[in-house]
Amino acid sequence: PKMTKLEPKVAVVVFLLKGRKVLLGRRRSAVGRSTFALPGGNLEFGESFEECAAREVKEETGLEIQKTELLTVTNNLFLEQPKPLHYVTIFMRSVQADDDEVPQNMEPEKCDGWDWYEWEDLPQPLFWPLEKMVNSGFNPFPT
Ligand code: 8DG
Ligand code: MG
Ligand code: MG
Repeated sequence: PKMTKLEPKVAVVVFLLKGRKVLLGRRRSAVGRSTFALPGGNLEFGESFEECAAREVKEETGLEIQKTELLTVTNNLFLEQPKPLHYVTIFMRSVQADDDEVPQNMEPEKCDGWDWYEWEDLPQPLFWPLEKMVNSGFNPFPT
């Protein structure tokens, strides 16, 4: 097999907030299959975190976002994969540009669909990097 050096990657994911709700989708990808996760993906060369957040949310849900802000960063190792993965995950917060827009499942091969979930009543199981944050008491809402 072709040998490639293992390197950390950077992902940008978005807490898209609507009142006390967040947008989550159940993953179909091998990493975190069947768990509920935020929209987001790999940072591309030259992108700002805000640009990446807007692009990934648009690609995955069709929604436009605004007021995008940096919240926090976590370091995540996925050692159970056939090829181990290491993601530095940048967590952003945003709101919809237009409250009347409805999320679309733009990448049905990667996601079962998007829906809004009350922060106090999140679905299970959560994608573990998100689960870890929730369990640590992290809250994405502005104070
Ligand atoms: P791309 O080709 O669109 O760039 O990538 P993607 O297919 O959208 O990537 P992804 O798996 O959705 O996101 C990249 C990585 O980000 C993922 O494999 C692990 C990390 N990640 C977390 N937490 C979360 C999360 O809540 N949602 C998403 N989508 N990714 C997350 O650590
Ligand atoms: Mg993506
Ligand atoms: Mg994604």
